[in-house]
Amino acid sequence: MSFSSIDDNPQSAGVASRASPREVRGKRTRGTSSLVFDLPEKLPNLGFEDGFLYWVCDFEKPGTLSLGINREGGGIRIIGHGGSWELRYKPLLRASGMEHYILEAKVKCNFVDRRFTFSGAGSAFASINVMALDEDLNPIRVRFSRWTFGDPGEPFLREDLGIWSCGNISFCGSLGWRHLYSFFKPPRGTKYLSLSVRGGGRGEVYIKGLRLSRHIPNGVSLNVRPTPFKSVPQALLYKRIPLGDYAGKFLRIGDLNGDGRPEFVFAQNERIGPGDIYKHITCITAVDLEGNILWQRGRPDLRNYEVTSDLPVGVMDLNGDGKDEVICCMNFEILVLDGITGEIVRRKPTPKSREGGGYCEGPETLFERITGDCIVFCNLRGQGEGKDFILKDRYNNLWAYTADLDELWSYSGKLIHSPLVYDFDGDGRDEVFTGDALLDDSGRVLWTIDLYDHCDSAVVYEHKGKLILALAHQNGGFYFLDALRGEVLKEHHLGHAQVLSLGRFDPSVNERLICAQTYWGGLNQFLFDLDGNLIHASFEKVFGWVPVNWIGDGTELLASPRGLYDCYGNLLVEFPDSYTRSKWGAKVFVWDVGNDPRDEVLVWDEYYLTIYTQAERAKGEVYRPKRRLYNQTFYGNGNFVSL
Ligand SMILES: [Ca+2]
Ligand SMILES: [Ca+2]
Ligand SMILES: [Ca+2]
Ligand SMILES: [Ca+2]
Repeated sequence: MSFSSIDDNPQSAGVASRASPREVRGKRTRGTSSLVFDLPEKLPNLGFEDGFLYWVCDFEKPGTLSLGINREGGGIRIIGHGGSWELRYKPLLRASGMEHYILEAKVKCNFVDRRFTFSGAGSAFASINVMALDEDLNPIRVRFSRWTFGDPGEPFLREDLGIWSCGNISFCGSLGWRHLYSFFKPPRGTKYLSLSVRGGGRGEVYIKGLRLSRHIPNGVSLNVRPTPFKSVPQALLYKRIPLGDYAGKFLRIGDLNGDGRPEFVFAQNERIGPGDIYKHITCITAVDLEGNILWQRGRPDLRNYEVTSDLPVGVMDLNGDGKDEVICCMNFEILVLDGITGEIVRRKPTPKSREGGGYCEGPETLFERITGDCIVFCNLRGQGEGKDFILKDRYNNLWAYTADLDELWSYSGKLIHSPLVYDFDGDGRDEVFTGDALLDDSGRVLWTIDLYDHCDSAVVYEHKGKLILALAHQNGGFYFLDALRGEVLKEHHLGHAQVLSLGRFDPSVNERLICAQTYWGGLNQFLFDLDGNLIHASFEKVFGWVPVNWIGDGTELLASPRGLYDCYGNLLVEFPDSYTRSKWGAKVFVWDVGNDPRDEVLVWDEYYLTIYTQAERAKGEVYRPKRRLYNQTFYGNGNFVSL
């Protein structure tokens, strides 16, 4: 079918109106054709039924790619020998930001290696991509003039979230035939959608039945719904502590002096190498509830407030005397500090740097020893919670230690930001989910999994006699796994999956739900039931994400710096005087600071730490979620989860 034959016969199904092809004719941006269609179902040969008709291929290096027809199974086969490639679908689809789409395909792949880098160099993967184009055929960026929503579950706020990318379906590793889908709403300003299939690395990929439709998945409700909550306590400002030049976006909380009240440990940092993987702690400061500095190590400097990842600091009672110690990495040493004085109790050099898989930003070997990323307390030896801990670099390696700083074992893989620790097999010792593997308490690999990009957040829960592990993979999607076997049960490709929070968020539903959010390339908020079904979607906004035991009856709200939301985006509690003038955006944690056992909400920036509590006392027995809040970090990762 040529362009002219389409234009000559405008009544044929799926054909664009006459005016628009003329509008876009000649604008061959990105090599797209000037073919424009109105109905997604009628895009010719989108599903490769007629081989490569309407598709055009680009590749990085000649001789590294072979494209063929899959005569037996239908569709196409792509064999890669290294280097990246792209198959572009020539026609465009006329679209608008008011519509909802499902993109689906049947895929099979078998990649020889499992490399992944953010730059794409050497990465082994395939990705079915949807691009939203404006009227000039330029890709639409996701921009906000002002950030007015909740905490996005990244440690930073950006008003430019990059090119919209919420419709992509990306995969890697080895998969048998699988039906994959994405569900999306194009961003405002969308005039056309363009489609492509991209990939790289050594291996083969089969694709057939690629299909786009204007559709909402069965059982999914949309946008803001009326709140299911009847009465919710309003908030009082409990305390506002002015912070000094020591303030840091990185905070950990614990009872340093054993008086039953929490103290705060702020860490500042500075970058000492390229990218986002080399940063070290420059100052660490312990502050009490009145804002008094208990102790300080290093040089305070408010310019070192901002941080774009976790820092290696943990607060835990390591010796069982009722007072918490602080573990941190400074100047390439692991330090255990006395909680009251900040004096060094124990010290040891940090682990020697090693390449691991060289994932994400590449090998983290610029310095001889690691600066350290996140510290997660766990119980590996059956000696109690927090008697062991995991220390990691940013993306490639982690080490297990005892509280005495004896190394137990280590692991190299493609890491989650904050490892998920939980006793998966019920033997009284924690397993460690590393982002791409489940490790036994001894460090033995129980299973591995290869999903696109890296894991940002994970939660584990029991449901119908099964242990389920839910994952949010950056640019990969949301996955639900059989936690003991590592097999994917359900997957949803919904954009840059960032956050998963588990709680009883809807009092009218008799089970917990999972609130999920995306970040780069589009802010969207989703709800899943515990079977892993998508049940609600809210596009172009996220609300709070930190579960708060605010009411005390077992239901929970989601915290943001502005107030508390229900899972459908209704602001139910607005914080009094919530004004923050932070240059970098305020952060939110929860902690039972005082009053009854319900959570208080902590919001802090470079100027103040503000604590909000309930205006009304709890009646009757107060619900207490089982959470390891001592592991509360930027990325949540199961540490916010009721188990
Ligand atoms: Ca205390
Ligand atoms: Ca202690
Ligand atoms: Ca175990
Ligand atoms: Ca409380």
